[in-house]
Amino acid sequence: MASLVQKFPLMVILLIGFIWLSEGEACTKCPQYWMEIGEYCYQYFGNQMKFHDAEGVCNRLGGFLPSIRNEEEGNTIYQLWKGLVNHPTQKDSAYWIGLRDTHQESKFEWTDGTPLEYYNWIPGQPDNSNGEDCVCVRNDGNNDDERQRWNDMRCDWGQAFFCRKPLN
Ligand SMILES: [Ca+2]
Ligand SMILES: [Ca+2]
Repeated sequence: MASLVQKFPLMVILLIGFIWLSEGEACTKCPQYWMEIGEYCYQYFGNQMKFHDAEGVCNRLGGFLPSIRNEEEGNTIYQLWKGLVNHPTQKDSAYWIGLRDTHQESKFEWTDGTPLEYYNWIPGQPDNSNGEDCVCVRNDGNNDDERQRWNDMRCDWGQAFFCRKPLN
C-alpha cells in the first residue's frame, strides 16, 4: 500500500475524496434501520404499544405514525407490513396508523397534519364502540384489499406500528 501511495498519490487523494463524498451523499438517504420507500423512511416496531406511546416514539425519532392519503399509499404500507411479520393472516394482528378522533368525537384527524381526504374503513366502522378513538389496520378479510381496511379501536390497546418520516 505504501508503495502504491508513492506511485499514485493523486489516485489515493481522489479515492479518499470519493469515499468522503459518498458518505456525504448517504446523509440524504434514510438513517440506519429505516426502510426507504418513495419519499419516506419507514421503521417498523413489532412490540405492541398504546397509540399515544407509539406516536410518542415516532415523534422522538423525528416522524409520525403514517398517514394514508390514497389507496396506493395504504397498500404500500400494508405490503411492507405483510413482508415483515410471520402471521400475515391473523385477524386483529395489525398496526396503528396516525388517525384518531381524540380531540372531538367522530372528527378524525391525522397526527402529521395531513388533511383527511381518503378513507378505507371496514363497513360498519368507525363505531366508537366503548369509546374507540384510535385507528388501526385490522387485518380482517378474505384478501389483501379487505385486510388493509381500518377500524377504530381503544387507544390503550397495544398494537404494532410504523414510524414514518420524509426523506430529506
Ligand atoms: Ca371515537
Ligand atoms: Ca371499532
